[in-house]
Amino acid sequence: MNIRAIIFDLDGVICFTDRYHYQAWKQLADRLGIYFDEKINNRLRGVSRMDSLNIILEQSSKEYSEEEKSIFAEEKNGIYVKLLNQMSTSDLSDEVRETLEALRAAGYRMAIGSSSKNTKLILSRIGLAQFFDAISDGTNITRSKPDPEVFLKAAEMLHERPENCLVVEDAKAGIQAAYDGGFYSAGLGEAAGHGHVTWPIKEFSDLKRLLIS
Ligand code: B16
Ligand code: MG
Repeated sequence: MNIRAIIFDLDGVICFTDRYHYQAWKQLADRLGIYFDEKINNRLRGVSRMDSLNIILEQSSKEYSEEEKSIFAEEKNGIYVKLLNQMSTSDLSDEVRETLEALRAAGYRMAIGSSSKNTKLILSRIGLAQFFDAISDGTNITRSKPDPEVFLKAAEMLHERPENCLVVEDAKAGIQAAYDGGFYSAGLGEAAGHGHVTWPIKEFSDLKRLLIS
């Protein structure tokens, strides 16, 4: 095994924007009179904005046109971006910052592999705008996780092969994407329970134990 680079998922791994996604989707669902709870929200991890909306609309008896759906997705994103704009460097935990710094000092190259089109905004809010060697996100992919595209693009940007990269994920869809792309993976939370995860981990800082000898 020769891991030279690490590709991090963003939401649920580097920072906890999942609660802002929940608040924004909940506001939209309430306005439309559609049932939505934390359990449904869990199914949205790593899933693109439009695919997330389609999951939420499964609870509705109404059929919506593609035009209506893009208006709803825009509305949710407007609420979400307002919440993101309240984030600051204090939303980056000491654990994540120290672990990233230790991995960098150990010589690993690092990238982001996120489905979010708001990746750059989030990274700049939490003070990591300049930290990563590459950013592959919702703005450069055509297929969302569990498709491996976002990680394959990140590896390409780093000039590394998948078998030399570790993907760190919190979503089962992300572990599936890593597996299908030929990457090693470390899974946090529900991702730790995926049948194809290489290393289930409990905390982000476990990466030091795994990768630094
Ligand atoms: P946006 P990740 C994902 O981020 C989120 O987990 C998912 O809930 C969200 O729908 C998706 O990004 C798209 O986000 O609406 O900002 O483009 O986990 O892949 O970093
Ligand atoms: Mg995630």
